[in-house]
Amino acid sequence: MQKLLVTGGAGFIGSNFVRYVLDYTNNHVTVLDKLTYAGNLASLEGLPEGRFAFVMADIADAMVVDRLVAECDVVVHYAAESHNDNSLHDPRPFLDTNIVGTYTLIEAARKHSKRFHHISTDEVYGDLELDDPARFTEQTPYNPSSPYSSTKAGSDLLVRAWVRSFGLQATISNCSNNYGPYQHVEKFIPRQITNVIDGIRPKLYGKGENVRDWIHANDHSSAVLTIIEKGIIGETYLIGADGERNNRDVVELILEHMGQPREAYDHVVDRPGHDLRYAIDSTKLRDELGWEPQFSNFNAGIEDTIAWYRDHENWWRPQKAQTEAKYTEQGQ
Ligand code: NAD
Ligand code: TDX
Repeated sequence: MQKLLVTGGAGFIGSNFVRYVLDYTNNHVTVLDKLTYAGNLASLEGLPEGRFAFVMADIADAMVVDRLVAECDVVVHYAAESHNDNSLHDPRPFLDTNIVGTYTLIEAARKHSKRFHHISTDEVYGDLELDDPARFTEQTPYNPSSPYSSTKAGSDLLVRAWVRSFGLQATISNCSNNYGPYQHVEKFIPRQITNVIDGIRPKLYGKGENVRDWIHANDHSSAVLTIIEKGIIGETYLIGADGERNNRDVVELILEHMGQPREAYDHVVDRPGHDLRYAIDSTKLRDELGWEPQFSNFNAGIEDTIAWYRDHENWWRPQKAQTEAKYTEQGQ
């Protein structure tokens, strides 16, 4: 039995990982989460009390972090400001959490000689052309576009430097776009599903040609657990499930599954600096650590996700009006 400290465990992907670990291992999990607008304790309801604890605090609070890191065996670092659109309007929290927060955690992990796994994104590599046969690999140079992705890139580089200069026992993973239950309604897929439920037409940025490489959050969790168990210290692993789709196709699929005409959406003002395409080559993770995704059917995954949002209105309703009011202000 190991004691995992999971930062950002009340968010979308962190809470998925917490449930995954409690379901498939006998490990104990402590969640450290500030409960920002993106954190939700309702995402952690019903977990086994003896194997789970929650601490509400900021990852940049060095005193709390030092105590919690000292008490755990492994730090799994999900906490971040995660939304590109927010980073374009108010970058400061992204620097505080993604950069200073990560620095605070790796300093504690270094001091107490603890295993550290850093969760990051494929957005650190910038974007690819639509017709480029290339995909991102662990060798792709960093070239982030937004305040969000540049702070994530900065946090990755801090972890790499702490490995090389101080011998931090760390691994890093960079994953593509996640979907599934418990994702905040500000994000693309849940925003459109809950819009349709509310009788609002889905909103597509620009022409909708931008491509994202979708992976189910459960597959992200199984990959992270695999890296914690079998990954080589100092290595980076890309996580992806060959799920490239353009945004227009995704909106049309959602509309179709929800009994609406496929063209019942609006084009709205594009995101400044909008990355065109992300695509992940996850050969290293598959070949070296033997990981395979389980959710290969995006169609079925979207159907299940729609059903989850229909059945869990209590979970997302409190955030919906405020989120849409913000988008309306931005013309989106
Ligand atoms: P999220 O916004 O849903 O959740 C973030 C969580 O972190 C929230 O619970 C929030 O309260 C917490 N948090 C924020 N600032 C904090 C602070 N200063 N101290 C403590 N807790 C804080 O994000 P997500 O989509 O679940 O993403 C989780 C991680 O995965 C992030 O590191 C993100 O960069 C990475 N990632 C996300 C995706 C994706 O598609 N969503 C893809 C690849 C990587
Ligand atoms: O209403 C919308 N309409 C739209 O066309 C929204 C909210 C988004 N979009 C587009 C922008 C992107 O091309 O959909 C795509 C996905 O947008 P987001 O859900 O905002 O995700 P993205 O910017 O791709 O970043 C996500 O994946 C990588 C996560 O939010 C990041 O945390 C992760 O690192």
